[in-house]
Amino acid sequence: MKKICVVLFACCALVSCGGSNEAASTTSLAVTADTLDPANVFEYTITVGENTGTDVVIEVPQGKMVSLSVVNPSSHDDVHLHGYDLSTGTIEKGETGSMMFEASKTGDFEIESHETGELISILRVTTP
Ligand SMILES: [Cu+2]
Repeated sequence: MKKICVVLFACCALVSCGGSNEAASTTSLAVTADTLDPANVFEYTITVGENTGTDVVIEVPQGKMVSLSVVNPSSHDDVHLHGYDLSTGTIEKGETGSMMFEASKTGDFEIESHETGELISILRVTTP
C-alpha cells in the first residue's frame, strides 16, 4: 500500500507541477506574517469518516487564505490536495495535520488520502 501511495503522489506532482506552472504556484503559496490578514482566512476542519465523502464540496472564494485541518480519528493518514500539490504529511491517529495556502487557482481540486487512495472531499475555489 505504501508503494502505491508513493507512485500516486509522484503522478499528482507531475500533473500539477509540470513545466512553467512551477514558478507561479511557488509564488502563490508564499505566506508571510505581512500578507496574513485574519479576516481573510477561511478555516475548515476535515474529520475523516465524519464530514468526508465524494459528495462533500468545500467552497472557497479565490483569494482567501485557506487553513485546512485534517483529523482521522480511526487511523493514521496522509492527505493531499491535488492541483495545489500540498500534503499534510503523515498524521498520527487522532492528531491534527494542516495545510495553509492561498486559494489562488479556481476550479475543483481533489482532497485525497494517500493511505487509502480515497477521495475525501472536493475543494472548490470560485471566482469572487
Ligand atoms: Cu493525491
